[in-house]
Amino acid sequence: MLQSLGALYVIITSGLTGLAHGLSTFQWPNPQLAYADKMLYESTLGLLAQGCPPRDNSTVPAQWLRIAYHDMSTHDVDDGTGGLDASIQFELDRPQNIGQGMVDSLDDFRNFVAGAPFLGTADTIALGAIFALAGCGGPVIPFSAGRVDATEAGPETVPEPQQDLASHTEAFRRQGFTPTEMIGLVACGHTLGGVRQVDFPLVVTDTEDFLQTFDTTTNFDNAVVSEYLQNTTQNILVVGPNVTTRSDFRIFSSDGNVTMQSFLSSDTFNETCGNLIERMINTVPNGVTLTQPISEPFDYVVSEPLFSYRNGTMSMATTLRIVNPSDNPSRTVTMLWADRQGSSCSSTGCTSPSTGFVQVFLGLIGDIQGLTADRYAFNATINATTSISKFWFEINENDGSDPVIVDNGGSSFAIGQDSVFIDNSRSEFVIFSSSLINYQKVVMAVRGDASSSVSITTFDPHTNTSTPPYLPTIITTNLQVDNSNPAEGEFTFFTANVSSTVTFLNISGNIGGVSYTQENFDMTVVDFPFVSISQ
Ligand code: HEM
Ligand SMILES: *[C@@H]1O[C@H](CO)[C@@H](O)[C@H](O)[C@H]1NC(C)=O
Ligand SMILES: *[C@@H]1O[C@H](CO)[C@@H](O)[C@H](O)[C@H]1NC(C)=O
Ligand SMILES: *[C@@H]1O[C@H](CO)[C@@H](O)[C@H](O)[C@H]1NC(C)=O
Ligand SMILES: *[C@@H]1O[C@H](CO)[C@@H](O)[C@H](O)[C@H]1NC(C)=O
Ligand SMILES: *[C@@H]1O[C@H](CO)[C@@H](O)[C@H](O)[C@H]1NC(C)=O
Ligand SMILES: *[C@@H]1O[C@H](CO)[C@@H](O)[C@H](O)[C@H]1NC(C)=O
Ligand SMILES: *[C@@H]1O[C@H](CO)[C@@H](O)[C@H](O)[C@H]1NC(C)=O
Ligand SMILES: *[C@@H]1O[C@H](CO)[C@@H](O)[C@H](O)[C@H]1NC(C)=O
Ligand SMILES: *[C@@H]1O[C@H](CO)[C@@H](O)[C@H](O)[C@H]1NC(C)=O
Ligand SMILES: *[C@@H]1O[C@H](CO)[C@@H](O)[C@H](O)[C@H]1NC(C)=O
Ligand SMILES: CC(=O)N[C@H]1CO[C@H](CO)[C@@H](O)[C@@H]1O
Repeated sequence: MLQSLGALYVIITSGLTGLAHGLSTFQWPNPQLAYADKMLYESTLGLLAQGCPPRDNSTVPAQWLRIAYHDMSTHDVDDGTGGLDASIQFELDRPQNIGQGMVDSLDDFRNFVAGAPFLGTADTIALGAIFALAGCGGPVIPFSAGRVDATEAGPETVPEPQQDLASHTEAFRRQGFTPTEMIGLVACGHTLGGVRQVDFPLVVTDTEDFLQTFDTTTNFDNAVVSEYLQNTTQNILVVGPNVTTRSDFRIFSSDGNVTMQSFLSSDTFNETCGNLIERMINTVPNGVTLTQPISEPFDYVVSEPLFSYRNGTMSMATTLRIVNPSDNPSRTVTMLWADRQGSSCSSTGCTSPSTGFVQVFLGLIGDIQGLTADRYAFNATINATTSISKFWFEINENDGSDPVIVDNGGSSFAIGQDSVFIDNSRSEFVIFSSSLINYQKVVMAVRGDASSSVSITTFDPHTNTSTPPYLPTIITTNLQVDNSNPAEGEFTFFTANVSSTVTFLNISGNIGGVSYTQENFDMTVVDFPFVSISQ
């Protein structure tokens, strides 16, 4: 009785600690949420928007916000089609999508779609809008992942400046926004960047004027509103010489300036823009389900367990990220695990101390939110016969307080199977000193003989084309027996070469008629030894 009360108490303790941090966790494994968190808080994409930096006479964030709106513009509330789906990649030849910013933005995103398949181009366009606002001092919008990349163009429905108010009102209705929300969205969008003469020569008629900015400030603020209401605006879509293309004037004044007046409050502008642009990036075709909104980094994120087998011993390396740890040099973090069969471990589990920790930079958004994190590393030595069925962690501040048990909400972190796994220390990252393309030699440990079979399906977000659309490369490969890693103990080693930019792979093995699988093995955290070849 006391025993089970003790266990219950420990679970409540970890729950309370989570509350004290005000941070949430998720049930592991969840590669989609793990990657959404990683791209929002640990990718360097956001840094490209930090400080609202200039590009192409405009700014990077202005370009990212415009492409997000144009991509979303294909949405039709009546039949539930279109939305933020990266169909923009197929729509760049349309006059409505003119501008170097479109191509440059897709180029930025292409290099960072590293989390795919859990984050494709559409999710990255959404992230771009979030970083755009944050980078220019605007509101911080929660991120939901799960958009599906379109494989073809959508309808030609981006509003254009020469269209009349009725057309614009109808266009926004179709996209899911009321006339009042239309005023908001346009004002929120047109606080960044401006109109380029080369793109819209009939709007910006002065050929000396490369870019006519919508307001006098670079940042995400309500200057576009106050300057409009004060009659001092330079917004060419309000006061341009060509009355036909004064679309912002028609939209802003469409309710007698009531909405624009309300935006004179910077808090109202900030809050309204945050809500509207969040809705804008979350506008997706029917049938697409987005994840829960992420508005803070998840606590206790565990990375892919990396196994290796040599000389009768298995090792398992992993990491645990702890958000906002107190500054306590006495803290110890321990990995514990249970046997798969037999009993090498005591009833309280085998233990392995952390081998150290590194500080994690939580990017543009974490910086704004004032959050920090540490990532603790582990490399446990495991008896290969009794093996491992599940693991968990204990965080002990060693200050008299109860240790926190991190056990995946009570179920621990389960190892699905230990019969077919990538051997992290036998695999290699092969680097050529010449211009030959680097690759990864994947070595698979198979608990069986050479009659076993094993295949992998690799996901590489990189495409072999140099122009949009950028589609991922998915390849299935059968592994061969690896002559350079002779069979040892119960294991036979198989191998295949894969691209150096593979992010995820699925494993499928067959040993004596029994199937073993592992889905979504995270290749971005492997630690394969480097092998240099000079040729
Ligand atoms: C009736 C609706 C709209 C019209 C007619 C319109 C029109 C335009 C035009 C003509 C440009 C110049 C683009 C270039 O020079 O390449 C522009 C820029 C821009 N638009 Fe809109 N827009 C509309 C709505 C929106 C909305 C809803 C947003 C986002 C919420 C948005 C965000 C932007 C941004 C950020 C830029 C600056 C891009 C840059 O400087 O690179 N627009 N818009
Ligand atoms: C807008 O909100 C963000 C946080 O969401 C804040 O950092 C910024 O200062 C706010 N700006 C204004 C003008 O209130
Ligand atoms: C701004 O200009 C318009 C048109 O010229 C005029 O009707 C309006 O009263 C002016 N508003 C202010 C605040 O000067
Ligand atoms: C004004 O813009 C419209 C629409 O782009 C165009 O058809 C018209 O020729 C322009 N007028 C002038 C004087 O440039
Ligand atoms: C709205 O404000 C603009 C800019 O001050 C002004 O030109 C316009 O006349 C106003 N419209 C209405 C209906 O008040
Ligand atoms: C494996 O064990 C043998 C004998 O116990 C030892 O000589 C060898 O160095 C070990 N190899 C590794 C990689 O630990
Ligand atoms: C592994 O565990 C088995 C079963 O408990 C035991 O017989 C064996 O000695 C252990 N191996 C090592 C290297 O400790
Ligand atoms: C873990 O330890 C094993 C055995 O010492 C080693 O081969 C492997 O490379 C280590 N893994 C990591 C990720 O450090
Ligand atoms: C791996 O398997 C999962 C589940 O079946 C699937 O959603 C995913 O697309 C697969 N990944 C690859 C690279 O085939
Ligand atoms: C790109 O890769 C696909 C297979 O992933 C192949 O079918 C296609 O021919 C390749 N294209 C080029 C230009 O190499
Ligand atoms: C991997 O690439 C190397 C170098 O090109 C080659 O020698 C080796 O046979 C390849 N392995 C497999 C399994 O294809
Ligand atoms: C600062 C900047 O990017 N200026 C460029 C604006 O566009 C003109 C014409 O394309 C360029 O010549 C400038 O260098």
